[in-house]
Amino acid sequence: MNIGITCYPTHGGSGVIATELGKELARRGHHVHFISYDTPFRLREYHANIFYHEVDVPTYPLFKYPPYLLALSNKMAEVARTEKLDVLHVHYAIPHAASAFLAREMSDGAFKVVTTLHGTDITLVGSDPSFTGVVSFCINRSDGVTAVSASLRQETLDTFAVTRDITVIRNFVDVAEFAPRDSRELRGLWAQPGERILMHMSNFRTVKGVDRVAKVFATVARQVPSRLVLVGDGPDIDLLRRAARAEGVADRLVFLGSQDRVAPVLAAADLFLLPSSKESFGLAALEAMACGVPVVASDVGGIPELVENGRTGFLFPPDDVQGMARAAALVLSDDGLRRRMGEEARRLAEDRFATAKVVPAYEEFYRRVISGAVLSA
Ligand code: GMT
Repeated sequence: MNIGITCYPTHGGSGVIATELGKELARRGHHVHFISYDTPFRLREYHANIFYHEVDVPTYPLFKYPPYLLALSNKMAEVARTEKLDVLHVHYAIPHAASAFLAREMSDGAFKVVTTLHGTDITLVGSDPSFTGVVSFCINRSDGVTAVSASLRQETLDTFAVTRDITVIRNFVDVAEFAPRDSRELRGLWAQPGERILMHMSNFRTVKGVDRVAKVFATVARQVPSRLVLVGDGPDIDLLRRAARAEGVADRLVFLGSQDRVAPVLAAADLFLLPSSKESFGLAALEAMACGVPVVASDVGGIPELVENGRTGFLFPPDDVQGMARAAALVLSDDGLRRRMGEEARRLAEDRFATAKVVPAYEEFYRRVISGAVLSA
């Protein structure tokens, strides 16, 4: 198939999944055309069967906001024509699904539009009254729609005037890259021998509950000699710093900033923390699990669909900081428990979420959409 993919190219789960999907589809012989304003960060080296089409947005003094949606639609229609796209798969509804709708109209329906809902395009941004009408419209008018968890599918049906089916295709992970490995060198950079390493990786937005990360860590650090390693960057990073200072643990924090290659970093952790208020899936937690790292997280959204409470980690209501801290301290002070949970986490990632197990579901979905077997509204 000739497949177009549009996503945000920056660090973030939806862009990661779109890129890894494109890479695997290309390995399976499809021609994959990425259409975005920058090269997705996991696509920087050359891959056979993958092509990148950059969207330029001209500026003009009249525009307060450069009209990316229109420039993207125009580029999508152009690529669809020159590359004879069968399917255009957009990740994150806003504004990609609207651009794809317009491009398909411009192309007289020459290709099918598949939209994958990732999370905040539904739960935070999409549910803002400024966007609900257009998001409902785009979901209904896509030729096929997928959601990354059953929880997100349900939330979409509850929030929007959606009159069509949504198929759940869960996120996946490259279990060859994200795997347990000898991490002594990295650990030696961040912690003293005998200290445990807790890790959090996110875009440090309010929804991630980053102040809770600091509070959980502070309680743990009083019982177990440990360090908190933070991967990523975002608006609430100072909130976390302040919370850590207030708790007296600021000197035990290691900030790595945004990283392109996170598998070796995650594999060096003893425990991954994800105390989000909302989380449609939690790809970072899955990547940690694939590296053999147990997870302590909130029992919200799609997280319980990947973290099995008591088997691969522990789940608590988002505000139960003390519960999370107790569980984290337990895992970190019991080598046998930590090893067992890490092995179970790895096994679950391999059994249910490996790229090779999930990507065929997308291929099958495209075929059904192209043949008209998936009905839009
Ligand atoms: O808002 C974000 O966290 C970013 C967003 C993205 O586009 O990267 O993340 C969402 O999509 C990821 C990939 O499907 C999911 O793993 C995240 O859980 C989801 N974030 C939220 O629901 C908060």
